[in-house]
Amino acid sequence: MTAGGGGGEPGARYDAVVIGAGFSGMYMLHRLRGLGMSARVYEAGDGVGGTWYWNRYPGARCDVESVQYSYSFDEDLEQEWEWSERYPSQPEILRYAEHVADRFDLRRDIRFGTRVTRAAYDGSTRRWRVETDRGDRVECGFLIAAVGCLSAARVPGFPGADSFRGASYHTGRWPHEGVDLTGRRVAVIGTGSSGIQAIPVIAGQAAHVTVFQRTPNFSLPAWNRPLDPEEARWVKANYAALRQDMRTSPVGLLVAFNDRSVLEAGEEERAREFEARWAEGGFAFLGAYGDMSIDPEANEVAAEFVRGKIREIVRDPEVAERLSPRDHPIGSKRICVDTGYYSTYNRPNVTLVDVRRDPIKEITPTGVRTAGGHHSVDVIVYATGYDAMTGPLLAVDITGEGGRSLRDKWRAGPRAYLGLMTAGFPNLFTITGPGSPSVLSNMLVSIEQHVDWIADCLARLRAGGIATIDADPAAEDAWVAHVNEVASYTLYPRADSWYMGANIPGKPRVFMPYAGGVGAYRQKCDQVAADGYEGFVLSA
Ligand code: NA7
Repeated sequence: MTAGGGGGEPGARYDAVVIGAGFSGMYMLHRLRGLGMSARVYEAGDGVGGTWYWNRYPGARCDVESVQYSYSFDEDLEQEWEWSERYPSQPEILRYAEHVADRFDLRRDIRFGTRVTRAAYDGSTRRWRVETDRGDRVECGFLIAAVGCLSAARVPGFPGADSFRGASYHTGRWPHEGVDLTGRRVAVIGTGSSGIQAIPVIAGQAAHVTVFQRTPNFSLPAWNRPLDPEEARWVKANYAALRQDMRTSPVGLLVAFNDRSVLEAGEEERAREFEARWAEGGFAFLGAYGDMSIDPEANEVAAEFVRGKIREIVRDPEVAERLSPRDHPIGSKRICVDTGYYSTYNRPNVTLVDVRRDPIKEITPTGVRTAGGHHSVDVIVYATGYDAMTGPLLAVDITGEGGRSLRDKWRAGPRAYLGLMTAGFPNLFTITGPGSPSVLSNMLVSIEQHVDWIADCLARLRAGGIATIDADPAAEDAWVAHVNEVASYTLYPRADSWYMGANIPGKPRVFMPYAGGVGAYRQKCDQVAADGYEGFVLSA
């Protein structure tokens, strides 16, 4: 059967089914094959790449440097691939994903254009039954969710949205053929990472851009540039050591984290350090001082430095103030990394509307009506984010032992042991699931760690004649408590962020990722495995 072709495959049996062919699903498939296991991957998109398949909005770019945002599992792949820029653009990352799919001949086991709708664990056979929207009805021993953390796009239900006569697009569902915005009047709703990347590029094309901002975000300059061939050569020559540093680091990045206190540093030293980090670009700034992420007073010093930069860049002081975040600590929401974001507001064709003071009332056939007036536009861009982390998994109707649904189990927030398994759902693994570092880290590092852990686990289960593995409820409770406790030492819970589920009305307010650091987390996972899967229940 050709991947992605024809109707469903009824009655097929696999050792494992993987949901999703982004970076996690692709590598999982590669590892499963290496174990000699039969596997089927289902992917809703018509190609590989996950996040990078869908997010084709203008300016879409990764906020992790290209040489760090890549697989490390194959030395030849690592050495042969050439990145062209410091921060990779979406088209280049997608080309990389496609290259990996070709190089490892992955497509033949992937069914594209196929969404998993249902997965039910059958306690009598100890296998999963999986159904798709294309009529597949298959059975598998292990079900591996590689669904991504930011793949359930969300458009707020503004009254009148359907009446809009122009075109509207969500950044995460951007048309593949692109959109010509030349000479158009464009509304952009949302100023998270996607909006902040898209707005400068759209402003360069459109007749006018009206930005509807609810919460200003902190954004750091990317200083993107072509990758220096000499630097690329050096990285390749030293990859083994660099990768090892990333795996044992706090967030899977080659960022120097100082543990000094900003409050103990003198004015001059602070200014020097912050300026140097600002000049370096990207996440480097967040590593300036150790207390920035845990002490509100220390954090405020860093936040004020960035607000000072905004005032320096944006000519209109009133606009600069509207762009200055004051309601959350810097770093407590996903920090943005931009190219020319703040200076875009110096352009005559860009207007900033603060929807906290002037709320959106409705979408009309010709534009956006706020309390203060009507903004006529031809195109609406929704940069309004995602039902993060739990959304993609809960979109599948998953039932475990005794027919219990995952939606029901996670009603008050996700519960998982190590973010890898959730009790009562044997043989279901979640790659970068809630309770693991995932979105607080370089995703490629966390993905490889999870995939390797799961693959090793499957090999050991097989060698030991073990049919099922499940999280022990007590170990799960303890891990969830630990995840919350670690978060409580940080400033993360102080922000209304998607880390907290706060962007989705009615979603439980729970800090979902694990803030203990990827190095410590890896050690914990390795220890658990070395101790015979402590905290898991294994059955022959
Ligand atoms: P984000 O970071 O969730 O940003 C969504 C933006 O949309 C944010 O500014 C929201 O304001 C805004 N938003 C959401 N709903 C509304 C309504 N109803 N009215 C006005 N504004 C709204 O998503 P992104 O796609 O930018 O980034 C996702 C991640 O991808 C990013 O963090 C990186 O990891 C990569 P709010 O802040 O909620 O007030």
